[in-house]
This record gives sequence, C-alpha cells and structure tokens, in this order.
Amino acid sequence: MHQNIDSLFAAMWQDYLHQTPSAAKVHDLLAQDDEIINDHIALRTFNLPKVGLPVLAAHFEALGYRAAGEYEFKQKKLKAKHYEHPDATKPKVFISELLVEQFSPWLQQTVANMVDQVADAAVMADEFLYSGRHWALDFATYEQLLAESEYAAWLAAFGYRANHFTVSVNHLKLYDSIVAVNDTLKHAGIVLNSAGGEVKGSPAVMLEQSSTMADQIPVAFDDGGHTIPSCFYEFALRYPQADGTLYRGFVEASADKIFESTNTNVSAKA
Ligand code: OOG
Ligand code: NI
Repeated sequence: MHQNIDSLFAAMWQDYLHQTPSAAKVHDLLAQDDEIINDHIALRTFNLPKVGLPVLAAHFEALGYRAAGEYEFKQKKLKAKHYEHPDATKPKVFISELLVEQFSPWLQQTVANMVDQVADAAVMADEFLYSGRHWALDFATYEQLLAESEYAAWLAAFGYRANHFTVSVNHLKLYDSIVAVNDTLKHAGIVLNSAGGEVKGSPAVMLEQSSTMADQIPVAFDDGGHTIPSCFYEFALRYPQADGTLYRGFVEASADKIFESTNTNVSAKA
C-alpha cells in the first residue's frame, strides 16, 4: 500500500498519460498557466473476492478515505461506491465492480481464469492500482467478452489502473461552465462522449459532467497487437447544497452514460 496520497495519484497519473496520449493536450488546453484540480478518478474491477471493490478500496482507506455513496447500474450489471477524504482537496475515488455471476457461464469461467493468475500478494502491493493486466489474453477472448460486456472487455485488456481522471471545472479560472469546456475541446478536435447528450446531469441534481471518448491505442495481446479504446478524460462541475458546501456524490443516470466513454464505436449515440 502507498504511504502517501499525492505520490499514489502522481503514479496513477503517469500511467494514465501513457494509456491516454490526448490527456496531456486536454490538460494543457484547460490549465493554461494554472494547476488542474482533480474532482475524482475511477477504477474498475470484477466482484471476485481476490480483486473485488473492497480490495481496491483498502488502498484508499489506508490513506484516510471513507466510503460515501453507493450506486447500481442494473443494465450494465455493475455496482459502485465512491470514497472521500476528510481533506476535500484530495480527489474523490469512484470504484465500480462487474457482477460476474450475472453473465454467461463462459464469461464467468473466463474471468475466474484471469483472476486466478493475479498473485495473492500483488493486490496489496504499492503499485497495484497502476499495475495493469495480470493475465494472459488473446484477441478472440477480448472480442467475445466485448460481445457480452464492454466493461468486461475493457477491464480484461487494461486491468488495474485509473480509467479516467476528472478535471474539477469549479477550480478552472478560465471556464465557468461545462459547455464552455466542451466548446474548447471540440475546437481542438477532441471527440466528446455524446451518449445521452454531451452534458450529463443538471443544476437540479447538483452535478454536470462531460467526457472525451477514450483514446485508441495499440495494445499487446498474446497473439499480436490491436488498436482498441483505452482511457478517457472527464470534466465535472458541482453545485452547492442547501448548507452551502458543494455536492460530493455521483448521479447514476449520468454515470451510466460516462461508462460508455470506453465504447468501441467512436462516437457513442444517445
Ligand atoms: C466510471 C463511470 C462513472 C462518473 O463520474 O459518473 C463515472 C467508469 O467509466 O469506470 O466516472
Ligand atoms: Ni467519473
């Protein structure tokens, strides 16, 4: 486990930049001379005991994070929780897990075989949260997973690492709306996730979000390389609650569409 929150996020950020070549460009476009504050990062896993959501969460709990909201995505067969740190300047963490038992016997067996290849000690190691894939994977298996669950295929290919970082639009000096951020990105040729509309959420739910479509990068499979969607960048604007503090939760209907930022079809449709 990491001893220090900032060094953990710094290591995850370096790994994320390698998977997401466009992230450096997006970061520079929005930051100008300012520092970017991260609203949250997200991780994905399978709900098997060795690697389930609680195992990933333990890395953050050891650093003072506490469980906050819980979320369900029935159609995608996912559950998620978010974690917060008492120091509100630390990024929130959104961890989801695939409910493996709800899938075909073939998928269950394939995932069990992959997770069997994760060394017991690996899940507690400092670098687990940016360690990538721990199992053999050929391209036909990736494609067969994709047919059942885009999430399962993404996780099989990329393993344990930040699936996205999220810019806190509240902290950007040059932008005060998600639409303004989106316009800048589109002008620069960045493709946004349009599933459910480019802006997800509203002031009424106290959270507005948008995201890029994942970059396409070459990934090594056991039987050769293929270019597939990797990681994406997200943008979040939070609104104040009755007590004046910014809303800290997530919105299921919006998150459901953000998941689709790693879809294979280049522009996800509503
Ligand atoms: C997580 C999608 C949900 C959000 O901010 O609502 C999410 C994922 O794609 O793993 O990040
Ligand atoms: Ni997110």
